[in-house]
Amino acid sequence: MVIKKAQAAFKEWRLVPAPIRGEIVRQIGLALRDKKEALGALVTLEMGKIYQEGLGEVQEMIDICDFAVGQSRLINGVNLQSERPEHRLSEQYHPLGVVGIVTSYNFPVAVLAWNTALAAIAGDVVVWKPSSKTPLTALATQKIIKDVLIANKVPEGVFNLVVAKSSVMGDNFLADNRIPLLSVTGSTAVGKRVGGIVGKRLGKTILELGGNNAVIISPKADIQMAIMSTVFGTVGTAGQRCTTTRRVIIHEDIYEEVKTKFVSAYEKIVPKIGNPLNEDYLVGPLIDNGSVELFKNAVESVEKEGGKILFGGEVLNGEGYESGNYVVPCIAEAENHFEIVQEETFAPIVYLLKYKGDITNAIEIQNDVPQGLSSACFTLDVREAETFLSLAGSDCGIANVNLGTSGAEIGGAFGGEKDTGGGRESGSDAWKIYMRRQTNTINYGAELPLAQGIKFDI
Ligand code: UN1
Repeated sequence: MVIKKAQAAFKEWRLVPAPIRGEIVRQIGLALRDKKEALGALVTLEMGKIYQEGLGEVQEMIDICDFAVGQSRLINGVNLQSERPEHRLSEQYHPLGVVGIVTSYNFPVAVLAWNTALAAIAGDVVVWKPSSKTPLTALATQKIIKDVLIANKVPEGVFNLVVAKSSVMGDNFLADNRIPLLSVTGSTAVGKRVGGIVGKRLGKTILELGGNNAVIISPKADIQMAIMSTVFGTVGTAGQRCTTTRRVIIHEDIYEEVKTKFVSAYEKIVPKIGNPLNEDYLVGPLIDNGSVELFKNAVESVEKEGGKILFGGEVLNGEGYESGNYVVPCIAEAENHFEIVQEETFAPIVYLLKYKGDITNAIEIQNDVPQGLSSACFTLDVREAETFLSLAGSDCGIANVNLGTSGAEIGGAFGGEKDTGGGRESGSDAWKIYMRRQTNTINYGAELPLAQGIKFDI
């Protein structure tokens, strides 16, 4: 039913000139500016990230709308040189059709906007299935969009929302031939399943899956800056970002110093764990008890494998913490090969790892995990920085120098390699994935020369 409506809307929407589609997205961006505080607060209320981050999430939506408005006048192709006389060779991009978007609870609305703003200017229509853990923010976002559509007489089927559990609307959505592209954010296990089902029908996917993001701290780093930045990466969003820092790889010469400073930074965080709507707090709750269980399991596992808990790991109780979803972020000393370190635990536990010798050893550890989303290196040495960014450096989709792994801007392409799925969303030329490319050859002469000089005279 929804997909039929989306297909019908596509027939109209694709005919609207791209800059006019951009105008609709511009108005959505304006409506989001109006509702920034209210929607940001709802994100906080429903998902549990602190209000500042709730606002940041809506700001990401606004930013990608602005980006998409500009892009709507820049959907371009290339002209190429034909080998045949009086022929012109070029490429152009056309809309794909219905794009399926599956988002996760941790960025309940920003990731929708990354996909939707680009899909919309590309001439596609979307069917969005948000996480069943965050239906309220989805409904609120849909209402904001709907009001803009009504005011502009855009067919309703251009932006569709379906709230359902994956067990109800999961595999059938993925297997549906009418959906040429599915953009899915979730765990690696979910992504493998999606890839299998969509791949079987040769559909396209954008997969944004698990990360196991590391920060390297070299002895040549500005250590204070490295610590401050890394703490945001480890405890921000209570460790529930795809880009959260999960491992910190520290040179042995500065290991003790960094460890001590890191622990004392965490001590300052503890009194700031609480109600995410209260702006005095920096760390809110985990999404649900299931996540708390995963956190507890990681704390136990790292100890079992021979690691050491340096800080935190407890579940908070008492006044203000009645939900049982508030935890004290954990720092553990570990080794990279531990099974639990090789996995992504979507909670605030970070593993400190030691490296010896030069930066290439740290890079080797950093790359030695199945995932490849985000990475960072703190160093003031240009040789180390460039080695980290070189082809023999980080194997991740995102590699930063002197800033942490999380908090990417929308202007760059977002996504990662290996078990992270290989998809790219958001900025740069990610818009191309929402379109189909067509190569055109035009013969404006009176002869019929064949490519490769083939003779075929009748
Ligand atoms: C995610 O966690 O799924 O780079 C997205 C960041 C944010 C987006 C994260 N801009 O941390």
